[in-house]
Amino acid sequence: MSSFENLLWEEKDGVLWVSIHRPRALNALSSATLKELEGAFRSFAEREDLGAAVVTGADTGKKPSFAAGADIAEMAEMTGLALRAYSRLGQRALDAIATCGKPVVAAINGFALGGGLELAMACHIRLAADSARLGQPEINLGIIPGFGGTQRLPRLVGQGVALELLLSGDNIDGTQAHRIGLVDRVVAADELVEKAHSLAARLASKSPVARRLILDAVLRGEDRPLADGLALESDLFGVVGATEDVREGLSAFLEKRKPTFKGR
Ligand code: CO8
Repeated sequence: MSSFENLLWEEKDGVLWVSIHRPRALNALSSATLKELEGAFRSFAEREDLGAAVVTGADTGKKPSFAAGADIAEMAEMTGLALRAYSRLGQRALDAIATCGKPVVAAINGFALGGGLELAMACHIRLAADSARLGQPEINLGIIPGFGGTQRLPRLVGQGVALELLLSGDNIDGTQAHRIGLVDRVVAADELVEKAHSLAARLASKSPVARRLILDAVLRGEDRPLADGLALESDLFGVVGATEDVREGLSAFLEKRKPTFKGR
């Protein structure tokens, strides 16, 4: 996979690393980058040998940046309907990450602003460097978030905290982001790659079927009433119960050996 202009694709230990690579614009998400992201995660979803992914920002040669937002220069050339299409493209690309059926870890190494924070929020687990800068500064540009920020941020941190970030446009650091539940772990900047990789590699080694169904239950259950979510969980339990892996997992425990899961 080397056909991307705006992404780096690296595979190691069953983990895919996707790095946003637009050094001149602090890894801002141009529409070409979003199309590549969508394609990358559709390919990742089909690769049985890759069990988890990490999304991060490539070295910019300047300040560290996960992604400094949507591409402001590109947006400035657009009119109403083109901006709507840009917003839909971003949502589609981020949805390809959220629904890829395998865990995706965001390794937030620097600026995660606007569309960059929205990208991080579409990932399933977020690790941030303590020095990272996170925020939704759209209001300072006279616009609103368009890649899911008005929807995912309140779901993650609650309405009041989300509204303060959205309406002030203020940035916070990784430690503050951890305190409000916007990131799941905060680490020293020089440990981020190692911590993100070891977490992703551990998740990649687990049962592919159970992994997919847990993601499915949590993501599809999130917006349902509890009773519907519980019914969904039981239905998915029925699905996992019909697989070869359930026999392997239970037998391996009883035989005191490590299970070998086949993903079927
Ligand atoms: N888009 C395009 N270029 C950018 C962006 C961006 N988001 N961010 C930085 N750059 C460019 C700068 O223009 C600059 O280019 P050049 O060297 O050619 O002048 C280069 O990257 C370096 O940036 P700075 O010189 O500004 O670097 P600083 O270290 O001084 O500042 C900041 C770093 C604080 C990150 C600053 O660059 C900044 O504020 N960037 C913009 C952050 C922002 O507002 N992001 C939100 C964008 S809007 C958005 O994401 C909406 C998403 C939904 C859109 C829906 C579609 C309609």
